[in-house]
Amino acid sequence: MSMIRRDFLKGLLGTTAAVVGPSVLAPLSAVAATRPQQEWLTTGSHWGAFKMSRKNGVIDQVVPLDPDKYPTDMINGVRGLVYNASRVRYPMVRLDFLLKGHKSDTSQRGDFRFVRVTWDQALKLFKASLDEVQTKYGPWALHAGQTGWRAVGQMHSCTSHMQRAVAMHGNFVKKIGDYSTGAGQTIMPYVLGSTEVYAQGTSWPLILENTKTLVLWANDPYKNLQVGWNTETHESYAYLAELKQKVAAGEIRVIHIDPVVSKTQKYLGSERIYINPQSDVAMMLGMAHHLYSEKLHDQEFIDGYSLGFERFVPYLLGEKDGIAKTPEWASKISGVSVEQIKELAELMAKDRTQIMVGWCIQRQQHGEQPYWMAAVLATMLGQIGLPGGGISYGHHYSSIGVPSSGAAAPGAFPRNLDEGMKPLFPSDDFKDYSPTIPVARFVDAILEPGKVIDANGSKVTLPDIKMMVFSGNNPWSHHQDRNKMKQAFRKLEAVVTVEVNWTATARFSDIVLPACTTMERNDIDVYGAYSNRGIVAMQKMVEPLFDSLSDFDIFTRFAKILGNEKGYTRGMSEFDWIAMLYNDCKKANAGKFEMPEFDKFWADGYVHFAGGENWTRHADFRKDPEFHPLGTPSGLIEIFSRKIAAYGYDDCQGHPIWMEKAERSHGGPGSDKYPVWLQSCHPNHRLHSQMCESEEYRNSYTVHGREPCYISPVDAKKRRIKSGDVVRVFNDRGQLLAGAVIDDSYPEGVIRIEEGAWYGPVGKDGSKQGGSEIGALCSYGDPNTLTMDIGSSKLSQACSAYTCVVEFEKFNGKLPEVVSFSGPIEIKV
Ligand SMILES: Nc1nc2c(c(=O)[nH]1)N[C@H]1C(S)=C(S)[C@@H](COP(=O)(O)OP(=O)(O)OC[C@H]3O[C@@H](n4cnc5c(=O)[nH]c(N)nc54)[C@H](O)[C@@H]3O)O[C@H]1N2
Ligand SMILES: Nc1nc2c(c(=O)[nH]1)N[C@H]1C(S)=C(S)[C@@H](COP(=O)(O)OP(=O)(O)OC[C@H]3O[C@@H](n4cnc5c(=O)[nH]c(N)nc54)[C@H](O)[C@@H]3O)O[C@H]1N2
Ligand SMILES: [Mo]
Repeated sequence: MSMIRRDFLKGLLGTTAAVVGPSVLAPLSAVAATRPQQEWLTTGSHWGAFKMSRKNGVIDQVVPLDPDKYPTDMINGVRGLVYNASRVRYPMVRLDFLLKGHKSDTSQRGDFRFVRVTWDQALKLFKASLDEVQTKYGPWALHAGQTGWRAVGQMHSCTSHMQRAVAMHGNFVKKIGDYSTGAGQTIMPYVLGSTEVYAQGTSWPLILENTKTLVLWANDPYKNLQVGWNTETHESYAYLAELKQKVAAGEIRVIHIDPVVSKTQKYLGSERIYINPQSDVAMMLGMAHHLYSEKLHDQEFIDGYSLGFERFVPYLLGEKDGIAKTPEWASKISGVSVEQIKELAELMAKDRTQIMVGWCIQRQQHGEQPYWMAAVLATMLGQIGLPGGGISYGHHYSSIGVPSSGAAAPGAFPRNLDEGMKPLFPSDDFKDYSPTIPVARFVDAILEPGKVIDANGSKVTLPDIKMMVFSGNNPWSHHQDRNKMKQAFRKLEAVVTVEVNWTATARFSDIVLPACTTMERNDIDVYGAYSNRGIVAMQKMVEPLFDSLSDFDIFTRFAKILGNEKGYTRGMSEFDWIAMLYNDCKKANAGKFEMPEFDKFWADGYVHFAGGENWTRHADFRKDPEFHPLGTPSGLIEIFSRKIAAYGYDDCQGHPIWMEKAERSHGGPGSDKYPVWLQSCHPNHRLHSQMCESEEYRNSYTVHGREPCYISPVDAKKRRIKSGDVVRVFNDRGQLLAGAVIDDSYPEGVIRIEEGAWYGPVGKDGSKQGGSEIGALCSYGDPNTLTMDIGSSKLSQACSAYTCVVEFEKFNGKLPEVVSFSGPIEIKV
């Protein structure tokens, strides 16, 4: 045993760790102490901006901030983010890790046995772990680069704090891409010259004025605009309300292409074409074939603005592979009738048509293809660059399409080291490993270090990761295939997680550091990620509960242990930072937008930026493609990409093609054994895993305390399942329990369990401790117990969670308790 560990254990045995069991709201609220302050305060969040009141030192009411005319129902879950049984109360260390450090029995990881320690002990142990990894191995063995949805706030953004502090110690492996749009953001720069997914879109007023047919392809904006990357304004909902009126008046036709009746369709009262899951490329090809053979395509636009159509046409006509991609061919794969395919193509060619593609269809195997093919279809229609015409890939996200105010937004606490700062371990020798890996390939790296994979025209050598540090993301929610993850995590020597809650990621860690919520610290945020509608003050409501600290305070203490507290904070306090970020923004906006002095802003809680100009995406390019070329190699829309063709990938070739999936329902591979497609869409009542901890709110949608599994009446009848039954959903990768909700929005062969449902594995004996077992049953209903962990293709190597088939049955066994929300088994030493 090392000196540090011996000393540490000696010290630890002297401390008394009180056992605090899981508790309900009341005792938790009693811990909240506050300073005397005004009783209504302002804050921002992914769910919107709020005014919050306090009563007896406890957060009481939460109401939307004035400008928010369309608050989300999730506002009812906000209070429960602070007061809930899942909060991490103290720094804690996994039992066997405390005893044996990097030589611990890692098969115990996930058995949930933890010991309470002091902050000083936890942070010293964290540093000792980093020392060990950097000394024994090198920066290639440490991965602290996974990122995620954190909480809003420009000052406390927690991943930045963790990464800056860890970088002060030494280098580490980072990621490229994200789970949201991994395939889309990789392919689109080759096709339209930008990621498209994160680009500002044509303004809603122009769409409402000009569009005659709006095609929402795999897109549910009414559900997905409830949350935003920064504090959400919900401005898009005013436009959706107008759209609803225009649909009712017959002025705009809205057509959804979706296997499921979406929340948006129900709201708008619009039309839908049912499509078999994962078959969109086939349907698009069928439409393209019809446009081409009926000469409905815009040859002039194709000639003037795109490249490579003549190399795509032989494929479309089947001259290469002997299969013409006719509507008849497409109908067999997609389940869409020949008439519907033809009619939709004709309708879209007839009048002004805007296509809005969602992100789900690129979170599948070959996820690049539907994105590319949709762009080809839009090019054939010839409306790209017209107001209310063409194609967009982001109108369902963070109020894209709301005209931007044009104001500058406040900056943020730095993620990287300042100029001249030297890490304690300065080596940047990654051996022959890649220092950056595709985000969703980290589990593959742990399992197959040294393996060389293709990625976007390069080779990536997966690093031999021995230690991971997480903050502001929840991989045991966001990543696919839990049992594969368990296998992988057993190979890790150390896992450190900074968390507000006892998420499954915290459970599968060795050191857990408790962060407080946004309501327990001060901050500043952008109001409207794309509209830049204003700036919100995020005012502390209550002191951090229990032993939790703000991320800034956690890493300030850590930096002190590293011997450079001042370097980390630049000698500035939380409030110094907030005031500086505000004042820099005030300077940048001077002359255009007058902002009050900081003190007045803080007292008011909000600055508003009015106005914004309507704007049409790709209009410049349409006007003058030579003067305003796209960012593609040719400056034109690339229907055929020489660059991609030169990579020689079988699963992403020179132009879009239909490829069968590894798993597909409705007659596809794997469906004889597992006939049902599992779609793990983004939750209607959460932001991923965030807010699942909010107990009262969770109870408003769960079924006997379990995550809902939405099932078609046909599938339910076949399996003798009623709403309210507990079902077991399974495939060769895993099994989970969930609560049946029978809903005729779902077709036969499709079920939905929303992502972000907290993983709560129990062992064969039904115990919480047995959750470390491979094959354990998830007691709550995390769909990533079942999803497949493969890269979408050699191009993007992105998440393909929607390529997944399952079977399900009524669960008749002894029901295990839901163990997701009650925190660890605390061991007293
Ligand atoms: N099957 C399936 N899987 C998916 C998806 C899917 O559609 N289907 N979608 C994917 C997509 S698009 C995404 S974006 C990812 C999302 O995956 P993540 O971004 O990992 O999801 P979140 O649940 O938002 O995780 C954020 C974590 O940060 C913690 N946190 C919040 N505030 C703070 C703070 O102030 N300090 C600290 N230290 N921590 C904090 C929260 O408690 C939470 O655990 O999931 C992906 N996974
Ligand atoms: N309420 C809420 N909103 C969110 C989030 C959240 O967690 N909660 N997360 C945000 C984030 S990080 C992201 S990445 C986005 C995600 O945005 P998306 O990925 O676009 O969202 P989803 O709702 O998962 O899927 C949209 C629609 O696609 C359909 N669909 C799925 N597969 C197929 C298919 O094979 N073919 C066709 N035609 N349709 C299909 C689904 O039935 C659904 O109606 O949402 C953002 N908005
Ligand atoms: Mo996402």
